[in-house]
Amino acid sequence: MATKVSAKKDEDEVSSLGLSDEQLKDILSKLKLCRYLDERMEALYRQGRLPGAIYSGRGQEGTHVGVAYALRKDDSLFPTHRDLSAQLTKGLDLKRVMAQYWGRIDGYLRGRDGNSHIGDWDGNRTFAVISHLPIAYPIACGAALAYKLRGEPRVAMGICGDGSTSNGRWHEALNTSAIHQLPVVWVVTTTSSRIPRRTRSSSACRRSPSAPRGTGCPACGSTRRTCSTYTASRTRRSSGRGPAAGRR
Ligand SMILES: Cc1ncc(C[n+]2csc(CCOP(=O)(O)OP(=O)(O)O)c2C)c(N)n1
Ligand SMILES: [Mg+2]
Repeated sequence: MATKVSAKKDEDEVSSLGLSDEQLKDILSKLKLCRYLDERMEALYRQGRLPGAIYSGRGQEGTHVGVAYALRKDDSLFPTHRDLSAQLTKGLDLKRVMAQYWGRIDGYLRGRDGNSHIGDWDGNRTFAVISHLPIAYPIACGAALAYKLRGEPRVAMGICGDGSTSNGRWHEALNTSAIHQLPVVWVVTTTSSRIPRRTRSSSACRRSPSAPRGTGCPACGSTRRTCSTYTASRTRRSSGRGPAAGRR
């Protein structure tokens, strides 16, 4: 009975998205691709066949695919180290991503930077990962300010892990975006199973992140369900009203 009720709830949630069957299949195939890719890359890495570093985003695909699916092509994405699924959803080409991991010239950064520093700013407005921490968030504010001043209906989205919310740039960016009512969506993924964990040595807050309350950014959801992250992201994207912070 409980299963029937929850299956009905799931169905209702999916139909409330207003997406076509093709789009829903597209989301499902992206979820499967991202999970498969993550597992495959880890296997290759452990076999010593993939050089450099990998940062698994396993378990976060639901959030990444959901939030990024709501972005349009000319919106910009500012990811951190575990957000490849969001980047692929935004439109990075899988073959070029792989070429990048092997440091090849046909990779996005033409073999000139660390393999996980993936991005394609000129191509699809995905800013290259430059740090594990939200160092690029002030740049996201700059992009969003430009969209606002030019009157363009575009947004910037930043994604980071929970530990990053102890970093000063994160607070500065949220504060700036709230003051200037910038068209941004800040996404925080709770990655407590990763290393390093968010602990009492990095924050005295019990729940993470509680900072939006102190910055004036409204929190717009706390979920890891793809449907819900998509809805939250799309709602904020099209609201045309200032920043929002969501976490899962
Ligand atoms: C400027 C700088 N300081 C410190 C580090 C070391 N560092 C790497 S990841 C990380 C924390 C990341 O935690 P979180 O945002 O929760 O991401 P997770 O890896 O848990 O997904 C830190 C402090 C760094 N990469 N750069
Ligand atoms: Mg973490």
